[in-house]
This record gives sequence, structure tokens and C-alpha cells, in this order.
Amino acid sequence: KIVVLGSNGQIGTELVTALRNTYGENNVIACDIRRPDYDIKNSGPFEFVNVLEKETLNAIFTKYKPSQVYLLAALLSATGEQNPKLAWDLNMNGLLNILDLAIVYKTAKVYWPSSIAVFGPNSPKDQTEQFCIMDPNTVYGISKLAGERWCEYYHQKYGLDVRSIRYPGLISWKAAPGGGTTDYAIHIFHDALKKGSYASFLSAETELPMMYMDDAIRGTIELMDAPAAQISIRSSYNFAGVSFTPEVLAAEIRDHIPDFKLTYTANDPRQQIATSWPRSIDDQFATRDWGWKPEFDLAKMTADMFSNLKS
Ligand code: VAH
Repeated sequence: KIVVLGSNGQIGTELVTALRNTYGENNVIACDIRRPDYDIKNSGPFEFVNVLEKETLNAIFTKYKPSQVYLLAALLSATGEQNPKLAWDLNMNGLLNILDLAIVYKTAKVYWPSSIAVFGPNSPKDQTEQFCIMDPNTVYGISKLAGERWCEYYHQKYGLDVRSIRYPGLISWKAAPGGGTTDYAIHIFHDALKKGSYASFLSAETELPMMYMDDAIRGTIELMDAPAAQISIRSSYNFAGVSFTPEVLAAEIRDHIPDFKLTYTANDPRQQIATSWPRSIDDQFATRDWGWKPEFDLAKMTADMFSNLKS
């Protein structure tokens, strides 16, 4: 069995579907603190789980004895800044709870997402390398960097097969994003269709690493399917798709909606977070170790977003 914690989020929603397509509906247990939108009875197993409740987690591991666990429950960068202590507690203790149980129950593989938010103001901005200065200044970034160190520690000390990717901003249409700094790049598509305009909380020249969800899900499953001997990074892999600014994205949107207008709002706290992050990522270890290659460029991603959002 495969257990996915945080199954209702932006990533979980699509990962559960992808895993169920491969492993069968009943072999993937969706777990979240909220009931999913879909009809539970007709959509495979669902359990209410808060990753901070050890008793509940224990019961889930006892009941399903999972061979794989995906831990996606977290507070993201923008919401994390509104509630730093909760972000630290959820992002850190949620991870430690799962790592500990994975040892006790001999879980074969654990997946945990990190983020480009592990980089900070003094990290190189362009083609940011796997190993460089890392001085994150958001609670989210601090928790992800600490989490990466714990993952590597559990691998080295206890032999746990834990794997991780530093996601860039993920663009998708199925489930709403949950309070991140990169969310503008999703809202912009919805507003372009609804209103023909969008007010961006990030400035025109703010370039950030991004990726289409289809690529992110495929990459995640490819990493999890790779032979353990090929996984040389046990903290978290740099992982790149496309990089763009709001201005460049707006120009692409105008290929579909010629009159689309982009304006900018000033003084949003998310601007400071975005400015502390890289503009682009060097992911040569992912390419070398498990053959990572993105399929969606900006044009393909934009076309796919519009065709799905329209229908
Ligand atoms: C956020 N999307 O904005 C997340 C993230 C790359 C950034 O991990 O908080």
C-alpha cells in the first residue's frame, strides 16, 4: 500500500490520481485533515489524518503497513510567515513523525518535498547549484532546509530510503495552490479568462523557477522508481523546469488573449520572499542520477493551462 499525507493539496490531488493509475485505486490511501471534494466512496480509500497526531499516524501505519509514504502536508512560504510557529511545528515535526515511523515499520521508501525556498539572499541567483550558500530567511525555507538535513541524517544513520526534490513554483489547474509566493503564476490564468486582466503581487521583472504540474508529478514518480543505488543526493535534488517573470508570462498569455492587461500591486510581503529566491536552477544531479528532463516549456504550459481551464 502507498500512503499519501496531505492528499487534498495542490500536489497531492494530482499525485494520488497518478499513483492510483499505476498501483490501483485501492492501493493508494489518501490522507488529509479535510474531506476531499470528490465522492470518497467511489474514489478509493481516504483517512482523516493530522500528521502532528502520533496516535493517528501510528494507527495508519499499523493498518496499512505502507511500502511507500508521501508526506505532502505543509504550510507554504506566504502562509508560513503569517504563522511562523505553526509552520515550523507542522513542517518539522510532521516530517520527524513520519521518518521515525518509517524506521519502526520498515517502510521501503519515503518521499518528502523540499523547495527552492531553501536558498536565500546570499545564494547565487542564476543556475543556482545543488551545493552553495544557503541562508533561507522564511520559516518555510528554514524548515525545508532543516528537513533536508534530517532526511540525509536518517538515510546515513538508519539506512532509510528517503527521497526528495526541491520543487520550483508549480503551475496547475486541478487544485488551488495553498498560500505560496509563486501562486501569482496560477491566479493570472484564472483572472485572464474571467476578467481579461490581472493585478500581480510580484513586480514585472521578478524571475522565478517554475514548472508545470505534469512535469513535477512525472519527475517525482521517476525519482521514486529509480534504483536506490542511483540516488546520490539524500538531502533533496535541485529540479528545474522553466523560469519566467510576470511580464514574460503575460506576453505568452497575450498569444491566447490578445487584450490581456497586467498591472502590479505595490508593497506585497511576498515580493521580499521572491527576491530572496533564485531566478533559475542547475539540476544536473537529477539529470545525471535519474534522467530528469522537463517536457513543458512556457508556450506548452500556457496552452495546456488555457485548454483545461476553459473546459
Ligand atoms: C511557495 N510554491 O511559493 C511554494 C514554493 C518555490 C516555492 O515551494 O511557497
